[in-house]
Amino acid sequence: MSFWSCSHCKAGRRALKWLLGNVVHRRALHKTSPALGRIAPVFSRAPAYGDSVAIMDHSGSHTYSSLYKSSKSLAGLITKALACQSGDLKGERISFLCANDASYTVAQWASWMCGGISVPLYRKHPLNELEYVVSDSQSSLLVAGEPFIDTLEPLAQKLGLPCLQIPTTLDALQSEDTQMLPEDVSDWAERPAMLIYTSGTTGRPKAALHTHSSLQAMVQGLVSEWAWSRDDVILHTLPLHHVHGIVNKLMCPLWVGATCVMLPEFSAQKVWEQLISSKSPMVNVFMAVPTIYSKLIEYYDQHFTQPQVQDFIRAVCKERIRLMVSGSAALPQPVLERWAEITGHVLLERYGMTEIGMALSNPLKGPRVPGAVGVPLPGVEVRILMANSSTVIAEGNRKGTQVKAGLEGKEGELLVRGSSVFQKYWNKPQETADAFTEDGWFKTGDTALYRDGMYWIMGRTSVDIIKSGGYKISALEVERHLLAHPDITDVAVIGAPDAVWGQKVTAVVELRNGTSMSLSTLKAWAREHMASYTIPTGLILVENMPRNPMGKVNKKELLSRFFPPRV
Ligand code: MLC
Ligand code: AMP
Repeated sequence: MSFWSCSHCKAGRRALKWLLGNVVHRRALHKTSPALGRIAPVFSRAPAYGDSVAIMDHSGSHTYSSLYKSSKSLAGLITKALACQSGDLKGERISFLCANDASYTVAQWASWMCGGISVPLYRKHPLNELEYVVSDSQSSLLVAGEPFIDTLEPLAQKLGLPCLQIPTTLDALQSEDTQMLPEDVSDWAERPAMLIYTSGTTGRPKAALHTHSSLQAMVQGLVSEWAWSRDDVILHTLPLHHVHGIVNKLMCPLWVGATCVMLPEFSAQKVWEQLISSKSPMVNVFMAVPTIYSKLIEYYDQHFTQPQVQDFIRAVCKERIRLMVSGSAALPQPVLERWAEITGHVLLERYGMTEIGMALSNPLKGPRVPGAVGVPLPGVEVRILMANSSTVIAEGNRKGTQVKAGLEGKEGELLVRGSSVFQKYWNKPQETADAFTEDGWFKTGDTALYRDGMYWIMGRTSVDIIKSGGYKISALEVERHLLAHPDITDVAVIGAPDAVWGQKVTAVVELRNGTSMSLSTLKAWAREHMASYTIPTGLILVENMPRNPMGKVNKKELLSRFFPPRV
């Protein structure tokens, strides 16, 4: 039966909805795209920046030209390992696990240079999660940074995939034969570029597919809005499997020829050292999640108690740093205020998401309103839609926002459209269709309102999405893992409010008769099975899981029972 002949049935209607959604979405793309110019991956700009320092890491400085050459060599090795004569992998997936250093960029650029899709893995994921990502993305080859070869090689063997190692000294790569690249590519725009795994309210994590064109839209929007320049030096401390770390903090500086100073991981002490160091290059841009600012404040309060030291820090931050950004979770006002006292900087808060890149931002110049996330970035259109209705409360773009009469300040779901929106969830047509409205708007699942000329994020529409330390965590995914514990008979995971972490992953647990459990034994068990940042940090034991007559757990009730709002 053809698609058209079955369009009266449920599956047909869904397919039609998806098709229409995509057609409208694509039309909207063309209508709303900013002038992106020619679409080309970030590596294509590197030769022009030559001997400027692109990345500084634990091993020293890496120029643009050396990163370019090493990446090109690795691209050659990848195509050889896959016996790809043309040098163009045409969208095959390359999964890679690298430290937060220059090897990450080499792996990313190499996978693009040979026409592949980059799939960044994360070192804090246990083996079963790594295997899930490699298998779900149907990766053809694995690339391991030197510290991770012992992790990836056995996995590659198990899955029957080739595995390449990036040598510790990146220059060693440059002696390899370099492969012809698909340089005549004129269609980068439509080419798939990157899969980023993200949690949802159903099923296992799904991969958002970004094209070179959606990545370029994200980068160019931020470069223009936040006035990135070749003279900038950013300090990088975030994980590299999410857009905040990948796009905002790594691709933006490399796009303009700036320098990225990379720490292997977040350490409050090391960040403070870098922010106030007088060694060249001196950091002038910093971006982080709110939890990191809280941890930096905590460190400051413990270690920098002398007034002269405090004056010095404030003077250095004021004088040298031009931009400090917070995002990935709501920035608590006390954090914003304390940070302003310490450094003299009012943090620029912006809003984004894996599927859409960055959408809303407070201004670089002009007043930054605490609690608000500003207005749409270039090329982004937003809408606030009333729940369970087709009423559009507000709709806007860079130029302005129209609000329906009488509805200013009313909450609704935030929808986003524009050239930075992802193409689809990998191999998940139904989830993709469900994520868009029929007229092509991406449904963020965030509740927002428009008031006083700006947008405000009021929280998630689903209690099953938890944000802790800037990570999005699916409560259902945590429950799935915990139910595998031999002593747990029932569990409900909730996000308890937490001043430092945003939310605290809290497990409400019913145990098998005669067994007991402490938080530390649960954590120790979970470490083998779960990514560290998803492991519960709160445990509440109950005799019987409270369920309604339909057998469902009401998580909102659980939250207010165990964590009543302070009055
Ligand atoms: C964790 N811990 C808690 C806790 N949460 N303890 C009490 N209460 C809580 N709520 C404990 C852990 O169990 C652990 O204990 C210890 O704190 C350290 O936890 P960790 O996870 O190892 O933390 P750390 O390594 O210090 O990292 C913190 C962090 C990290 C903030 C640096 O979470 C981080 O890098 N976050 C950024 C995530 C990110 O990049 N998001 C962007 C997504 S993109 P123990 O006992 O085990 O030591 C996106 C779009 C956008 O969102 O808009 O940008
Ligand atoms: P992720 O799916 O991991 O990319 O996380 C995206 C989610 O982070 C968004 O849907 C929001 O819920 C949240 N988020 C990002 N920035 C902000 C912000 N400034 N304020 C509140 N929530 C934010």
